[in-house]
Amino acid sequence: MTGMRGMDVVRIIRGMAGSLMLPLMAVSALAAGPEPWQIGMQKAATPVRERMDALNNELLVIITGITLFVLVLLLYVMVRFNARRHPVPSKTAHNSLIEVIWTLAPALILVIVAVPSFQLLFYADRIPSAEMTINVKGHQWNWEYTYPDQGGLHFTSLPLSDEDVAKGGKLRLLDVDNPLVVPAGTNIRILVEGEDVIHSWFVPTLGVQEYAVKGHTNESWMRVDQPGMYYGQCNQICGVGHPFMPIAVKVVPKTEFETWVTEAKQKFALTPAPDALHLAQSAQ
Ligand SMILES: [Cu+2]
Repeated sequence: MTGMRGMDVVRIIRGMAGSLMLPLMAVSALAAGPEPWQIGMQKAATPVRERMDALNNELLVIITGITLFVLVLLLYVMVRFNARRHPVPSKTAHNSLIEVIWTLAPALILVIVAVPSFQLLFYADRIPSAEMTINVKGHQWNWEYTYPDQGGLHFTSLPLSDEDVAKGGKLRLLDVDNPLVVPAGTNIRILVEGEDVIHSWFVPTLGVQEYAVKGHTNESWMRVDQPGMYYGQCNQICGVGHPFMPIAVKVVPKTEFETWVTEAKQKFALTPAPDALHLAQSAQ
């Protein structure tokens, strides 16, 4: 057996670095999705997500303050009351004042946190001035999108096959055959429901995460000003096909959206309604 030569080692390291860099470069060209080695949350793309980030940062300040306070107390106790410096322990068991303080202070902190938290919940819940509506329906295992304001245009969104991903430029288990196309700078109401088990329509960058439940419609909204691709996934365990329910939202300028609607109406005109498709499949 011959030993590994220096050149071989360099070649292997180069190859490894190259294979790591390739997906990095491919993803950095896209608008918004998870990135390799990502730390922290994906970039906000809607007003709701911006407020979610703001609340997250506020909470981080409060949590850091509490943690540091407890750390200082612990260090003080360890130094001041250790067995060497304080050989005879105090027999104190109750102190009304301090008990009132350690009950009221945490309660007060929770109330302080609850105010911005509820404000955000109501803000994310409903947009009073919706300009259009999108109906999202979760199926085992695909997403069905309907545009009630565009004459009921509807289609099914499926992940790309590994062969299509291998052609390049697309993300495995994030890109789909038919993305949800929406206009930029528009208040869009999103109504989510399910057809079978519970799914969840979750796009982190848009700040939308709604359960898709049969017989019940959940509402949210989004307004994306920056055109681009935004990715998400079903994030409610819904059966064996759960990892294969990616969500791709393509945000385009308003004029481009009108053109797309005209084309899509022709493209999907002959597509049977997904519900009918499902019935046909289950009857086989
Ligand atoms: Cu699902």
